[in-house]
Amino acid sequence: NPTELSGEINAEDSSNGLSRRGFLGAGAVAAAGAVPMTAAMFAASAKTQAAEIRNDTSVHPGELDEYYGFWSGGHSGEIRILGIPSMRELMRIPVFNTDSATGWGLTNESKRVKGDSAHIHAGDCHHPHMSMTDGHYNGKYVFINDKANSRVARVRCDVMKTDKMITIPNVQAIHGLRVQKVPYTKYVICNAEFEIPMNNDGKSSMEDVSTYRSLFNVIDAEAMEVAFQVMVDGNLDNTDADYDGRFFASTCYNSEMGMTLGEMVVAERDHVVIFDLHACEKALKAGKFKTYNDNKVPVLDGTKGSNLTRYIPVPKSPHGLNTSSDGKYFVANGKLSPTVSVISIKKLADLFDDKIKPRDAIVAEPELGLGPLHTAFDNRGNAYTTLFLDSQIAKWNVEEAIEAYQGKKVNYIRQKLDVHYQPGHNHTSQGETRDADGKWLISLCKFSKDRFLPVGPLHPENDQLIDISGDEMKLVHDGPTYAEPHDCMIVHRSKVKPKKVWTRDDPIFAETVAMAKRDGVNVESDNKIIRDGNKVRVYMTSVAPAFGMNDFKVKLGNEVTVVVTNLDKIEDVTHGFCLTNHGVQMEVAPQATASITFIADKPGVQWYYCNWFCHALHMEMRGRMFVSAE
Ligand code: K7E
Ligand code: RUQ
Ligand code: CUA
Repeated sequence: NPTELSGEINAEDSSNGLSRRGFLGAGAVAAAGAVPMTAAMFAASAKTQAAEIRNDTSVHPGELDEYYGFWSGGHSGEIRILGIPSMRELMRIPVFNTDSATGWGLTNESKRVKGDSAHIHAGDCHHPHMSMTDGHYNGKYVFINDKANSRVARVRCDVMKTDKMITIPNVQAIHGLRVQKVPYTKYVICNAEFEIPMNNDGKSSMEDVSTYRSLFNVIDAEAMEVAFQVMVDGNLDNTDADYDGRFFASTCYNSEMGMTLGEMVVAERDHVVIFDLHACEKALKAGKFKTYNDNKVPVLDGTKGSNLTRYIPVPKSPHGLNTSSDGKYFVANGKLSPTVSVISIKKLADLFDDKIKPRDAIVAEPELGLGPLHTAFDNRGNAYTTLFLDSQIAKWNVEEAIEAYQGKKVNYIRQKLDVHYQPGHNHTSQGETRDADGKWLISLCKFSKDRFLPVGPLHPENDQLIDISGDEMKLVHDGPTYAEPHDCMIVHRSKVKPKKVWTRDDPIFAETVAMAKRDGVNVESDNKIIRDGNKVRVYMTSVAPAFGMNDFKVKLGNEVTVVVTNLDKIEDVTHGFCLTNHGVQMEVAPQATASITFIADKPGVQWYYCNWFCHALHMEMRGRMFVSAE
């Protein structure tokens, strides 16, 4: 069985660290015993395998993946963690959605994180990106946008929970989002896609489009506050940062400022806006900003003619914007043009000094196929661009595309691979950092059509895994996903260090612990009821398989807050608190405190139970709330 054989060799290969070719000789001896083959047969098959053996895609039961993938959950509003290369879903992180299992959006701790948008239960995430130090992932945070409600959230990677969320003022529809790569992620950058009047108070004319703007948003990554915004001409779509700590680039597909589809696709060229961070920070310090809509966020003027920005015309309605992993280029993806535009980052200083014209910064414009949306990079000078309309990935060589632009006769296209179907984003392993390793490529296909068992009119999408380690791209896995991973990022497992149990001083439940303290309660030992007028606070512990409190009494109409502290210290022994018939449930992982508030609006006996399987007597882990109608 040649498949099994190559699997075995691969597994040995990676564990021994032997070179692939070097191992084959030894493998021939070892494998010859197990596989009944003649020597000649074996030699022939080993030869084909030598060409075939590439990345090992098999992750056997009990084995761990080499990479974490952080997946946008699109309009499901969550993030998903996948293992790569197995493509197994490892965890979901609720962010903008409400989650029944964990109580995200229901618990007081999650409502505090959601802040002013705690009442919003929907979201549309597109772009998850991890914080960096000097162009390397640092495993600290993952940031993500909510296009639907103009929000940005942060996930703490030590606990894999959302810990901050902000609504961006003065704008609508936060779309493209990336992080500052160098010297570190001081800022998260994101684009407001939809154009609105600068003072959007419904008092001045709403039809006068000349008052409409889109803003570029710069967020302080630690404080999670908008540091400043930059007003531009045209709208903004996707964005990325350089590896020098100076420039950001964003695509604009509606330079026309059209309000209807017809009006938005008139111009043959739209543009890429380049932002000079140093100039922006200087302007900010000098107080050269305005404020709008009764908030204090400083808005800088980066419209045409300003020294904060430059506008580089590129063909029709560009979409994705990607920085090459060698730090040399911004690539703007054509969408309505079959080309991508390669912008030399080295030339941008001259552009800002007006030594060259905007179009002089373009060093290549390779023609790749129909509907280029996003580009990813390996560590061998190749780029991989999704072709939405052609349902293909085009692999092309960047330096050769530049030579072709200079008039040389070279074929910069390396390969076109069919994907299934209509890919949006793609992503290479660590490809948006200096550690691009050219091993894996993910193609996030918007349509799956016939690739899976039919499940009704609503289809899953298809996230395909492609081995790019050899000269040829190879499709190795189809993965159905639920609406709608726009984007993902892939980070080596060595960079992510999640905790196994919570530490008691965690800020996520610090406020709840402080509330208990004010009530004279030590949540780590006490099981107590505090009555405060119409409010009742019930503090209980949990140790498998029992809550610290078997019952408690409240009055009909009381506002009840239940605070549960899980005293179990054993990894994976998570409890839950679920009150029947009240829509109340939450997760309480080892050493965590969680709380939830509800109105006791049903009289009589109301059972609560543990809804996370924790023990052989998990079913018995329950208690009664007595609600008296007197
Ligand atoms: Cu191309 Cu929102 Cu990044 Cu979707 S965006 S594909
Ligand atoms: S019980 S082991 Cu709900 Cu059948 Cu779970
Ligand atoms: Cu505790 Cu189930």
